[in-house]
Amino acid sequence: AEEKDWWQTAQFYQIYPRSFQDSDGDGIGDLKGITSRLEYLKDIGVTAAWLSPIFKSPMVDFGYDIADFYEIQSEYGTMDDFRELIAKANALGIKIILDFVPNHSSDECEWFQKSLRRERGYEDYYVWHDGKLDADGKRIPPSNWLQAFRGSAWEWREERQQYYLHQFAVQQVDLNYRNPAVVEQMKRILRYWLDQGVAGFRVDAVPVLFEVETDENGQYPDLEVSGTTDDKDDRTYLKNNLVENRPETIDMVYQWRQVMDDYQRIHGGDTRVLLIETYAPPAYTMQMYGNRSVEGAHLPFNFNLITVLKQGVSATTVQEAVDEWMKNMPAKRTANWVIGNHDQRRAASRYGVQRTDAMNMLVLTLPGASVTYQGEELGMIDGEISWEDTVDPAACNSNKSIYENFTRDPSRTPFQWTAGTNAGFSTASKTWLPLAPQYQTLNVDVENSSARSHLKIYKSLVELRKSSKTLQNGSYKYKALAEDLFVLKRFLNGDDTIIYVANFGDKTVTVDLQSEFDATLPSTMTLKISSLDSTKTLGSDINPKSIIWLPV
Ligand code: TEU
Repeated sequence: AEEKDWWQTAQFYQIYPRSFQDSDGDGIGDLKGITSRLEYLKDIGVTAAWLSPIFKSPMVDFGYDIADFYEIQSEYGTMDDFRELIAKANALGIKIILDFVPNHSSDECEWFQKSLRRERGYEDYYVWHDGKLDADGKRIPPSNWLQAFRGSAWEWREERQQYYLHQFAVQQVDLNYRNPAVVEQMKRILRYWLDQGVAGFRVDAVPVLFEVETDENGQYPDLEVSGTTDDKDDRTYLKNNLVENRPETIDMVYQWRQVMDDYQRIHGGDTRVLLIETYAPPAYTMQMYGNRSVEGAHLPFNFNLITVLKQGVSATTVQEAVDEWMKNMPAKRTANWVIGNHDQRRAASRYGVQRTDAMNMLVLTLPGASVTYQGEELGMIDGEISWEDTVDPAACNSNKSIYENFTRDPSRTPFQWTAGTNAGFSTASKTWLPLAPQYQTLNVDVENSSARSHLKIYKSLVELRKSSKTLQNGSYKYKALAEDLFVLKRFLNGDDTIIYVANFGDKTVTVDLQSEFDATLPSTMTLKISSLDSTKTLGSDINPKSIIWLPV
C-alpha cells in the first residue's frame, strides 16, 4: 500500500467554540479557552481540529450568520488570540481547520446593506426578485420555496421593493453565485485565512449553494408541496434539483479545490484540505470528490452512520450504512466516518449509551479519516433544554409544544471537563446553554481516573490507530454476521490483522469467525452486550465483552 497524506488517516475533531472552554467568565467559550485545552486534544490523539465559525456575527445561528468574514467575533477573542491558537496547535502537531460558510451572509453584513441600497457593485450580491401577483393582484413571494427553519425562503424588503432568498433563517441571506464578484470575494476569504495558517476548511451547507435560474418569463418554478409546514420533515419535499444538489455547485467545489492546490503550489507546506458538508443522495455527494479529470473535495463528509442508522441500530443497518459509502465511493478516494455534529442529537443518545464505545471504535477502525464531535469521546449525552432556555433558531421558529422536534441545543451544551462548577467550562453564574445534568459523573477528570471508561477506550484505540500500519493502510472486509453482530477485519501483508467485533443487540450471540473471516481465533467466540439500562453509572454499563478488538 502506498504512503498516505496526512488528511487520509487524520483524526479530525470538531470544536464548537461557544461550548468548549470559556476563559473570561462570560459563560461563552472562546479562543483563549480552546488554546488552553490544546494539550487535551493532543492527549486524545487529535491531528486536526475543525472550529465551527469564529467570525464576526450577530449570533442568530451562533456564527453560521457571518457579518464580517474577515474578522473574529469579539466575544471569542482577537486576531492575536487566533494566531496564538494556531501557533500552539501547530507546535503540538495539531492542524487547525476553519468553517467556511459560503451560502449566505448575515443581514448585518456590509455587502447586504449595500445591496439593499443597490450600491454599485453590490446590486446582485444576493438573490433578489420582484415576487409575483396572485389572482387578486396582491404581491406574493416569487415561489413557494421553504427555508430550513420553517416558513418561506423569501423575505420582502421595503427599501428595495423586492424579496430576497434565504434558505436558512431570515437573517441568513443567500449569496448570489451567478455573480462572478461573489465567487471571487468568497475565494478571497479562503486565501485570507490560508494566509493566517489554517490547514483547510469545513464547508457549510454546500448542496444549497445554487438554485435553478429563472425561466424565460423571469419566474422561479414552484415546487410540488406535500405535508404541512408544521411537519419536521416538511422540507423533504424540497429534496430535488431545483433549490439544491445542482451541478453548478459541484463545479464550485472543484474551483475551491483549485484554490487550495494553487495556494500550496505557491506557498508550499502540507496539503490544505476541504471537508464538505453534504446531506445529499450518494450519486450527488460522490461527485464532490472530483472525477478522472478534476480534483474536488478531499473529504465530503460521510453522514451515513447518522442518516441510515436513524432507522434503528443493528449490525445489518451498520453494514448498510458502511456499504452505501464504500460501494459508491470512486476508486482511489478516501473514506471518512462521522457519527455526530452540532446539528444532530448526541451520538450516545441516538445510538444508546451502551453503544458508545462500539460506535467510537467503528469510526476509528474503518478505513480512512475519522471525525469526532467534541464530547463523543466521553460519551456525552443530550442536554435537557427547556423551551425558556431554548436559543437555536431552528427551534425558536416553532413553539413550546413542538420545539423538541427541531432543537439542536441539546448537543451544544458546554463541554464536561470536571465535576466542579459548570463542569470546569466557565466560572460564570450562568452559561449560554445549561450544562447537561450528568456532568458530575460524566467528565474528563472522572473518565481519566477510572480504570475503564469511554475516554480510556477511545484513547487506547487511537494509540493503536497511530501505531498500526494495518489501520492506516490496510485492506478491509466487513459483514453483519447476524442481525446484531458486526465484524470488521483490517489486514495488511506482513503486519497485524485487526478484528473489530461489535454486538449491537442485547442478546448473546455465538459466531464462527474462522470460516467467514479466516481469523486465527478460537473458532467460536461468545459475545455479549449488557442490557439497555440507562440508570447504570458510568463504567458499569460497559461490558468488557461487548466489543473486542485484537491484533491476531
Ligand atoms: O447545516 C446545514 C444543513 O444541512 C442542515 O442539516 C441544517 O443543520 C438543518 O436543516 C437545520 O435544522 C449547516 C450548519 O451545520 C448548521 O449549523 C447551520 O444552521 C446551517 O448550515 C446554516 O448555516
